[in-house]
Amino acid sequence: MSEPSIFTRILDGEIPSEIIAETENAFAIRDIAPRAPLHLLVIPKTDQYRNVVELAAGDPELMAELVGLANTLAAEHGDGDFRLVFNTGPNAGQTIFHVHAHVLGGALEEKSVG
Ligand code: DGP
Repeated sequence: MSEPSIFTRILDGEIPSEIIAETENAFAIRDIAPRAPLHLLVIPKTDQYRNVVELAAGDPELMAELVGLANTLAAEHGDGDFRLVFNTGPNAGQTIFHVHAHVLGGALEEKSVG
């Protein structure tokens, strides 16, 4: 058995972090180091998917649930517009290998990617 991820430990209440929303299979917290006026993390409760590629292949409905929760929260906490980022792999900045979506909103400095 591998160690529980930081996000599992937050969900279990072992690491303090306010859970700002919860659905049947997912939950959301504020990023500890926000890089946008609105910076939330939307996370599946299961830790069985390491990244978005595994999640999309293994459980597309759960992937859709994450997108829906991101959309709801962007409207509740911001103006409804948002950027959804899944860092995938260490060279892309992924540090926690329990898939999670960064929900970025507000006055973003870069208007587009690429
Ligand atoms: P990533 O680099 O894509 O794996 O994103 C991990 C994010 O998780 C990073 O932006 C910082 C955030 N983070 C790490 N530890 C904690 C924590 O204990 N609490 C909260 N709220 N966020 C955390």
